[in-house]
Amino acid sequence: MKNYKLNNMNLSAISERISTPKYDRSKVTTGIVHVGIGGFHRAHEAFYTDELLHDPTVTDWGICGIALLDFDTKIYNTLKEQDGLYTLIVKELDGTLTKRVIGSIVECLYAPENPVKVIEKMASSEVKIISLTITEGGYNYDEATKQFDFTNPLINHDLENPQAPKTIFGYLTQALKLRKERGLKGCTIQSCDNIQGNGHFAKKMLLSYVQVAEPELVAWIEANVSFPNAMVDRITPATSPLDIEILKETTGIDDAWPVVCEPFKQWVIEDDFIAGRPAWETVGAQFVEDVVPYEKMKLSLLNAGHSVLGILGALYGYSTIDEAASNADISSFLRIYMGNEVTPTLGDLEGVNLKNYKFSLIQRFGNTYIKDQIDRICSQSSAKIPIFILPTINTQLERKGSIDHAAFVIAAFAIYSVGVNEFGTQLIIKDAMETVLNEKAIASRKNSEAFLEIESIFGKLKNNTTFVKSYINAYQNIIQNGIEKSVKDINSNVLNKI
Ligand code: CS2
Repeated sequence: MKNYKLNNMNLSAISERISTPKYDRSKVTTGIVHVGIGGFHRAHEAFYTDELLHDPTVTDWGICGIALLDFDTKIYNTLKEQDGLYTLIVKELDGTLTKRVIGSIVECLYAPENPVKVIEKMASSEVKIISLTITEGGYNYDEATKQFDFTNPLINHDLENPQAPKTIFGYLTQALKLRKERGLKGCTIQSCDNIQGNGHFAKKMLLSYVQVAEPELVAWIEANVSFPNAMVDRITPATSPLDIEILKETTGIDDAWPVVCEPFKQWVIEDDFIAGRPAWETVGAQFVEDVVPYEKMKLSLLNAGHSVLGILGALYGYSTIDEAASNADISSFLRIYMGNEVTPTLGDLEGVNLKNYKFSLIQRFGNTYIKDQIDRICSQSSAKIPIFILPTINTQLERKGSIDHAAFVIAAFAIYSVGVNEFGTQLIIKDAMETVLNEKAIASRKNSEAFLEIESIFGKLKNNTTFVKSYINAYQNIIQNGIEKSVKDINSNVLNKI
């Protein structure tokens, strides 16, 4: 079988082997600028948009992908060489692979190389939406102060070098300033990150920055820019060398960075697009008035569930999420956490069948073909825990509900952060706060509460005696009896419910 490098030139030959875009990509203009062209965006928004572009009347909603950070060079170079094309490989529940070339990213820019070009693009009149997957940590929020973190050196850099920013806040501010100066319309800033009220949060963080950088722009943004909230869902593990190899062997397509994902997908969006929007509802997205219940449910069950499986799984020595999910004790732990600790905090979620959702999660986590990496899930936990788990703990403490399983996860995270598990396996800690986590984790060996002193992750939790008591119990139990016995212990006497 002849091999074809994935690019425009080879597209018609490739279309004889797998599904490819049936629309003329050269006629598609960019109505969307997307920052953060990692797997999550390419499995989700870019996929929905590709579906939509198959409607011949839609030509103005192509995506310009922005690689914002220095370490995004690889994805930028790959997409540039492949004319923005990549293969989406859906790993179905029965193990079959559904492959398709996605064409919606019609332009790519590398911000560190040409910041002015990126600012101009974001300010251009054809662009109606600037969407973001910049990760939970990318919003520069400090849990300790509950404010935008002005101590971040990169933020100071942006304040001093407005024409050559490094953070999303510097870019957005300059682009919106240009729109205002040129008398252009505003646009929508659409967060696709896993954060409660992600649109409103993006607005709050951006305005905190603008207030200092360009105070006279604040009112214009308030009047001309909208920030819809959204719940975005599709499990997208990191692409492995084997995924690349299998694609090449089975189809002859040489794609340097395909994206692999689960079959499930969901996108629930608040309909607040000041400059218009694509009709994503025609390709499966749901537009609703209030996204809050969907977000809460997803963050506190799916994302937190991932963290539970990831952190406990790492201590057991597993490397993939499905391995952790199929361990009977970890699975009971997760069901108890979901049923006893998360569910009571969710109240009545209008329009949502919570029971079905929880059952579907158990099935998704257990999908043995996905092989989602525990390393991926545990990475940047310092930014994830305050969003995924802390709200559950705080609400449960307020309502005097159980927090034992949640406290156990935090204790397990303290032990995880030492960087090696009890079986001597080295744990890869990829976290912006790696040094602090490690220092406090080591200090916890003498004083187990030391870990809770990291206020930017845990807020004031260290002052809550109920929580601290439960945390110390769990910590000491794991250290003395090992992870397996202590998980069994904490599950015993609790009804295994979901
Ligand atoms: C994961 C998410 O990063 C994480 O910890 O929970 O990436 C998760 O896979 C997605 O949010 C699924 O929609």
